[in-house]
Amino acid sequence: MRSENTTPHTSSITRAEREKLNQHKAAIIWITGLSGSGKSTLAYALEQRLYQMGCRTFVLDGDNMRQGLCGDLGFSEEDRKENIRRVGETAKLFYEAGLIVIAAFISPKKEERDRVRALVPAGDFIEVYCECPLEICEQRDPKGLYKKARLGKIKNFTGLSAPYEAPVLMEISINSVELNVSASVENLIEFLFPFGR
Ligand code: ADX
Repeated sequence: MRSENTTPHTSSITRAEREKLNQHKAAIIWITGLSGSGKSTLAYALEQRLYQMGCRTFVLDGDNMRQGLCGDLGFSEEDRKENIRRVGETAKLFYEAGLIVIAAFISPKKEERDRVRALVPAGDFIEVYCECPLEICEQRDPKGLYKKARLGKIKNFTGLSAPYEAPVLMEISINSVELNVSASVENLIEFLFPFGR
């Protein structure tokens, strides 16, 4: 998708040069999972760990993006598709800037996740499934949204009245019931830097 009569410009600084300056590769770490599965907690804990390691990072989070850039969107299938399109393009910009982007979105459809994956070279999109059974997410209910949804006060609620397509072939799966936050972060760090930084 692009506007008519437009010509893209290219920076004289390449992503490879930015990566060299940062001393690490750029990547998009895409965390998908149900509401309440622990995506945001994992995203910010991972960012903190990467920051301590001297990496340049930025977190894009569903609830945050919906305060501004995506604030006009709701939770219909069409709006979620547009949400993921916008945040995918945003993630790509930060990625091109040389950062390790950590994106935490329910992103319930495989098709939309795959569309973001296709924006960057193979290997640079790392899909992380933040795995947690619906019943546990509902028990946790950190924002009280499951309760509201059960009372019929929220429509199209993921897992209850809207679908969630769990990833099958993702790069890494983190079970947020079995692993605490720091163990989850260490698993991700091992995946990202198998030979250390
Ligand atoms: S996505 O489906 O478009 O990827 P996104 O990650 O941006 O969703 O936003 C999800 C957050 O919006 C949830 O964590 C929750 O706080 C809030 N929310 C509000 N309404 C809904 C709903 N109907 N379904 C899921 N999450 C909702």
